[in-house]
Amino acid sequence: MFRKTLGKSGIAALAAVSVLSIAACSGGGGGGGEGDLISVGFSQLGAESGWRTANTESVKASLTEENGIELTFVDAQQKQENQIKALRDFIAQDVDVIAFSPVIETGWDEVLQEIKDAEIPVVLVDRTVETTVEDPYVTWIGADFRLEGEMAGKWVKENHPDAKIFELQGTLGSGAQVDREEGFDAVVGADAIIGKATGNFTRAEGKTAVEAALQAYPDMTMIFAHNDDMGLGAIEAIEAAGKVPGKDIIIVTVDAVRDGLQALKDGKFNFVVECNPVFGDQIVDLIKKVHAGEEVAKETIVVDATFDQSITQETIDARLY
Ligand code: GYE
Repeated sequence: MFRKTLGKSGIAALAAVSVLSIAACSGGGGGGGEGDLISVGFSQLGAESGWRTANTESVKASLTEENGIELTFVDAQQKQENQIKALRDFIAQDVDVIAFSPVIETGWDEVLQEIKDAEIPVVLVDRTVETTVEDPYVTWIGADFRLEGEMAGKWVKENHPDAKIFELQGTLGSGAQVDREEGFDAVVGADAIIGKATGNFTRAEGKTAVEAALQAYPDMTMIFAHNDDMGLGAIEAIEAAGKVPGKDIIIVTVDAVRDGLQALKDGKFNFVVECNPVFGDQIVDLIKKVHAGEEVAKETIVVDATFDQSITQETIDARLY
């Protein structure tokens, strides 16, 4: 059974490796005529959040003909069956490389085997898979979600050790949900968490989940939202209930998109862990190497920072996403 297996020290080492490889590989595309284009099928999982929109923009800005790529981009609208269909279409098209960001971790065995049988290399982007297929992808690039959860948990433990936390989960079964939750819960301890529900990484569903949670858990003092969008939905629900976000209910989120950081600066969020979606150039670099049969690292970790309310307006305005 193939599983995500990185230990913490492995992650730290790989992060260092990936930083080096970014610096070393920025030359990119250009060379060659039309005939040299690498055809790439990219299955994006959806457009559910500010993070996803920024990630899609970065992918489209980087996977261009000038950079040597002929891109077929398909948005699955957060539905696994749409992604599986897109992947099968890419096999039928006989693309050179398949890149995809799996909406959840499981359920890919059959289609990954079909891709393997067709001998098309896979570059896994952002989220992870769990599959029985051996060597299901050549390389994966994304963030260390578990570490993000741990960083959020650490801040909570240091600053609000008695918090009664409602955890607003991302899409259930997605790598981002599973690992952020594992990391966070391990640091704050199960007793600190009074309830959990999913908001599917969207603002609307985050708002609905928090409306229900305010009723169900009247003693809640904190929300840990697995992304900014759900945290922004939480702000709406909290204000509608006559409470003050950031004061009556502390809010901790992940992503650090501009709207999230603005909420932090405005005092409505209290702590934000970054998850950087802008890594299209690194994806191009990996695709080229994979296509050329060059050796690549099995994993490339996109490194994240954290922000608290001391953030300046200049930092927010300079933000790319
Ligand atoms: O945090 C969230 C998005 O997989 C890292 O998906 C990504 C997550 C991101 O919907 O906003």
